[in-house]
Amino acid sequence: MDPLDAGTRYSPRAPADSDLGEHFLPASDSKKLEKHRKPTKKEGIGIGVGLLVMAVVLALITGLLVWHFHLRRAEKIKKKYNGSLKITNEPYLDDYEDPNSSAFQELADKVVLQLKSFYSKNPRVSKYYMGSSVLAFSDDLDENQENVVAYYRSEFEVSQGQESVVDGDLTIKEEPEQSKSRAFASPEENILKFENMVSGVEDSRLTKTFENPQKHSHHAQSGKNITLESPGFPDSPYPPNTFIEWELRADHGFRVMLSFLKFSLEEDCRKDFIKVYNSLAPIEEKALAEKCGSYYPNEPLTFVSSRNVMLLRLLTDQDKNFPGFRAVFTQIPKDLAACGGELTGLNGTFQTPNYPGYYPASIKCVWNIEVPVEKYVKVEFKTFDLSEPGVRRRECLKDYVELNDQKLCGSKLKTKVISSNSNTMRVSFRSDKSYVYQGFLAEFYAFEPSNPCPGTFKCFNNKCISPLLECDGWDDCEDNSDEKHCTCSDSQITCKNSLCKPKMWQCDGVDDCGDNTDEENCGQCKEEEFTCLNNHCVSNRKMCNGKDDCGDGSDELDCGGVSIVPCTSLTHRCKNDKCINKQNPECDGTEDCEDGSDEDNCACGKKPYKSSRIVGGTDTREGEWPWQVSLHVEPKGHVCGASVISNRWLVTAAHCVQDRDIRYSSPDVWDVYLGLHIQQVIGTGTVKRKLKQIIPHPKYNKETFDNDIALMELESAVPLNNNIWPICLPTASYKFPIGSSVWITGWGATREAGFLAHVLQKAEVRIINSTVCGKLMSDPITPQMLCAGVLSGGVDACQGDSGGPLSYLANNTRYYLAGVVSWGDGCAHRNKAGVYTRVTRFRRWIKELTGV
Ligand SMILES: *[C@@H]1O[C@H](CO)[C@@H](O)[C@H](O)[C@H]1NC(C)=O
Ligand SMILES: *[C@@H]1O[C@H](CO)[C@@H](O)[C@H](O)[C@H]1NC(C)=O
Ligand SMILES: *[C@@H]1O[C@H](CO)[C@@H](O)[C@H](O)[C@H]1NC(C)=O
Ligand SMILES: *[C@@H]1O[C@H](CO)[C@@H](O)[C@H](O)[C@H]1NC(C)=O
Ligand SMILES: *[C@@H]1O[C@H](CO)[C@@H](O)[C@H](O)[C@H]1NC(C)=O
Ligand SMILES: *[C@@H]1O[C@H](CO)[C@@H](O)[C@H](O)[C@H]1NC(C)=O
Ligand SMILES: [Ca+2]
Ligand SMILES: [Ca+2]
Ligand SMILES: [Ca+2]
Repeated sequence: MDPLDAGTRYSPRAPADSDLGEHFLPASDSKKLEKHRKPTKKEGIGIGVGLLVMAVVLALITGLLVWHFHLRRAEKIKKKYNGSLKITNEPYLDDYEDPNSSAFQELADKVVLQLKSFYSKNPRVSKYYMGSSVLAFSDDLDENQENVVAYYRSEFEVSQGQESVVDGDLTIKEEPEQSKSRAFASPEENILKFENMVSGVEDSRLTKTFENPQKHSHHAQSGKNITLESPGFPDSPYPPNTFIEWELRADHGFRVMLSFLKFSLEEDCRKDFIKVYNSLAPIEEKALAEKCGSYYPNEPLTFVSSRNVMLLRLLTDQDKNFPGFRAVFTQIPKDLAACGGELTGLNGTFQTPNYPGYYPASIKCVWNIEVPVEKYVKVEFKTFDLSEPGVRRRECLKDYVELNDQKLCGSKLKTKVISSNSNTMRVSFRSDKSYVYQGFLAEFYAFEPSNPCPGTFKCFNNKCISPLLECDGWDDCEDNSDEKHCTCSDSQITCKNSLCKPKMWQCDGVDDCGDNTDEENCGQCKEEEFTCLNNHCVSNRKMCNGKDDCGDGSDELDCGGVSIVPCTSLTHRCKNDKCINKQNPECDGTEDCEDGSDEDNCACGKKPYKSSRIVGGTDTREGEWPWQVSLHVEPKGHVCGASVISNRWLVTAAHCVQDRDIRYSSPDVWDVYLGLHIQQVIGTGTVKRKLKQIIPHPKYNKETFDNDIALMELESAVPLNNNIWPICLPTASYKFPIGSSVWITGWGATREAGFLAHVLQKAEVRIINSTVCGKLMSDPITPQMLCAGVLSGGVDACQGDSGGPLSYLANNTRYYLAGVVSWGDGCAHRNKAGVYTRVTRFRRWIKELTGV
């Protein structure tokens, strides 16, 4: 066990007033209090008069000063520009690494002198020039000639209104090759030759708050890791208003490799962030990444430099301080991150350099694939992430892969399989100077042109899939060719366009056929009518007219402004027992109730980590579903799932706690594992607890599984952390829209005999129309039940556990417990629905018994 594991000590969330155990307090609070300490009453009266007189005098003086400086002289604004340039007529010396060496000073003086003369040639900027300083030098091996790269900062004091002129003149993009040195070259021998000058204004986020960063310099050693940590890591959170730079250098001919092992910063990159540069100066053009939030442990973010330098910056604002990071860096030979080559044989894999770490900037790789003659080549991308925010996908102007004259970029590929019409294929990859990602992992196969998919189904795009997936309603080929020319089965809808879709997708508001066949005859209202939640139809004109025309009040919900209305089962009841007409107002960031109670207890339901990887598949990551619980009974082991709703209470299914061969209703038979990821592996984030009591719902019906819900109280409270965190409970009026997607998770023990997944599994499912579900299932669906069916293709493992959560992601921010896995096919088989206990029906019961 790692005693320095920060993940288990801090909860990266805003402090809340709930009873959620450990909280993370912003370190700035105490400071603020000190600053605003008020004098006591007596002191106050005594010095009050004196202060008044002083204030008048001060005001006069201040006024005079303001007049003097403000009106007599135009206001000047300090502006800083940073840049880099290459010096082509000086060899690189090792001493340049040390800013205190005389060699450094000498060259820096020369550069500053020359920059001064450069600016003096531009009359528009020269009058504002204050001076330059060289921050660092690095070497740059270029066609076997060793050059020096200088990183500098220039300061200007610009009159107000003139900033844009100066910005325009001082923002210099890299010079094109032809114009090399034109502006700087001089006949004099002694003068430095400059090339590739890049400069621009410094980020205002930084220059406003901070003057200069606190600096650390390190030089890498081969085969050795040097550790870098944010201040206080892991015992205390980083301090507020931190600005630190780590200069990382490697030997000549090596690259710097930086890996983050732990990473937990504030969620919002405008507040706290790290930035990695492929340079020693913080030049945006050489930025490799900007990161914030928390990343999964054991999935290090790894960056590789292009040359032998890298710069890491940490910036934090005044509040919400998080644990921070631990990173290691080392040096790797330059060619370790080389790529491309000749690929032969019948199959093989290839990937971007440094995969699954981030690829280096400014790299070009070419793979020439050659398979035996008379066979063709097929390339399949297993993962793909070359995304640049703000770049439109089709253009692929920055980083891209090119094959068959087709450019691919972004993070979502339409077709993952691309094939050739010959026995060779050329795949090239290039990255530009800034912002890098994980890249791709690809496989190539040789195939017989006459029989590309022996024994399997051949998609139009040459992908091969299991014959069982043909005509099952899911687009497994990714070009829909497995769903063409099908004869639909009894369990399917025959769409007018002749596609077949599972019947469970009928009348759920999602057009699955593509021509809306599955959404017709669903008792909808006419076009000019509004469909009430009780399925009545009222004229559109009667919506939001202040009168309940539907009979259930649904025509008066969500009418723009929030107002207090008579309480119905559809309205949200505030703590003060007044009801409002906004649907799902809880924890949406706006105080909608008069008493603000809709925004109380909102620490729940957030996943702690971000992923640096594009993931598919059904395995989860540690900490991905921190409310998932594994309930064990000796000697069987895992038998049911449950969900954490507070540091003391769990929700599970009533049928899990009925006496059978074992006295499941007795608290002592159970062992509760919280924060568990892999069965049989007790991780550092795992906590085992016994139970104090079990409360099955008094109206649980063994025959119909109606009211299949139970509460469990832990013997003692658990500390909440990144691996153990409560899911939000929906209020009674919360709407989970039919057709929306939800997640089921579990180890799948109870359903399929003999099958037990070791790693927690997940599957995306979709809420099914209950009327439709009732027709599909052999047993009745009561109002206390909710149906859902597998959404994504390719899922056929058993993911759900009885008692486990059905998690709904609201507005992309937090998860709500929509259901408890009850009966039907919780195993998430295609074409089969699972039935869940509808948690909204039990909100009041849960509150009464647990206080949550
Ligand atoms: C350079 O010198 C200053 C003071 O002379 C010292 O504080 C600093 O640590 C030195 N820097 C290095 C990299 O040696
Ligand atoms: C100068 O540094 C800031 C970061 O401090 C960066 O945002 C800005 O883009 C840099 N200038 C250039 C030309 O890259
Ligand atoms: C350095 O750290 C990386 C990342 O955790 C690790 O993979 C590597 O084995 C370490 N190398 C040494 C020599 O400790
Ligand atoms: C790749 O080729 C080898 C023989 O070269 C074969 O044994 C293996 O099954 C092939 N793998 C795939 C996934 O086709
Ligand atoms: C559910 O389906 C039935 C028809 O089977 C339809 O009348 C009803 O409107 C649907 N419910 C919703 C909310 O779409
Ligand atoms: C969803 O979240 C965004 C911010 O992430 C917020 O602006 C918006 O109002 C939210 N919408 C709802 C319906 O809660
Ligand atoms: Ca299919
Ligand atoms: Ca549908
Ligand atoms: Ca609200």
